[in-house]
Amino acid sequence: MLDESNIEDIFSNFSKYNPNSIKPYGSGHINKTYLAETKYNKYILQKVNENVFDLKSLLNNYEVLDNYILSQGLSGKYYPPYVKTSNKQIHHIDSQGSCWRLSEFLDDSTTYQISPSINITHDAGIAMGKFQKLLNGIDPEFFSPTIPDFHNPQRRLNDYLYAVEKAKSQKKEKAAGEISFANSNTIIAEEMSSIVNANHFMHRLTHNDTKLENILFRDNNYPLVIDLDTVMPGNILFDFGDMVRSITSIAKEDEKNLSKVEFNIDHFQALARGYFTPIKSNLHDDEKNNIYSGILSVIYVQGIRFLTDFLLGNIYYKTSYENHNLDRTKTQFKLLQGVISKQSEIATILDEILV
Ligand code: GN1
Ligand code: MG
Repeated sequence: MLDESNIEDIFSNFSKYNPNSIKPYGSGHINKTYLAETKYNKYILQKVNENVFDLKSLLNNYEVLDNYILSQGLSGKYYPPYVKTSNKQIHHIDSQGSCWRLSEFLDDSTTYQISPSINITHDAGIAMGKFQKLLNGIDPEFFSPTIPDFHNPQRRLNDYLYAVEKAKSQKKEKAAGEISFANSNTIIAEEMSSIVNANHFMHRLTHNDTKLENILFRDNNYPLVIDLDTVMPGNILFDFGDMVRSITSIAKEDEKNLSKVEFNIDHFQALARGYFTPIKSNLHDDEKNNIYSGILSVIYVQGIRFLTDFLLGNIYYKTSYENHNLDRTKTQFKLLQGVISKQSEIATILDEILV
């Protein structure tokens, strides 16, 4: 169901053709996404969730990145091109202050919730690794955080502890097992916070939302990266960690049958090879030495973010049923245990790839 009565007016800011249809599309958890079709073309229309992102930073970051891409003649090589407004802006702000953008829909493109093969996993790694290589050449000074402390593990832990304090007892009873697991593993977030504080990580621009679904695979062409809302200064360990989180479990993020959620070491190897090959010559020792802690932290933090949202009544992530965020929490914690059980194999693979 569309809940935007003026959506055709919105569309007209980007295109002179009337849309034949505009329908909800995709499975992102934060923004609203629509597929719009005119007589000639298909487009992705997105409404940015202004409760989540700092709009001023977001508008700035998109323009700076896109101007860089255009100035280098790289339009369409890393992400689908944006269709600009008549004022030549990527975003249109409507009369309610809401923020919209339009990009070309590529007919031969597919996204995956689960990696269908080792080859796709490897290609996903390469796509994100190449995107990171691009970002390595851009000065992060011109970008600002669209979500402050987005990947800060201590902040996420504090949010979770607050949610446990505030939650209704009925919610806490339902999540008793997950709360107990989260409470006995706070060390993961605490250690990662100390690592971040104690090291001099390279000051980089990173994607910050590198899940598999944010890669667009195409039939006979190289894959593209999408969802650039969190391209901002960050830490590469969280980007790689989020790829591991979303790819190596070979199960949906909300899979109810937990026996399907297993850390898969072959996919891990393919992913690590794909991701690090384009960028390994540019990695700092502080980055190379903390990859494993980064993986644990991203998966643990994603688990407690879902749990926090369950405890507070599903106010952040889109959900389809009451326990949706609790089911998502369970997959994260199951995957985390799988990763921990393969620590030494992970280390061997990373050593081989990073020499
Ligand atoms: C959200 O927007 P989407 O669906 O790509 C979230 C990520 C989480 C992810 C979990 C801004 O990403 O941080 O890792 O869900 N984005 C934001 O699937 O919170
Ligand atoms: Mg996103």
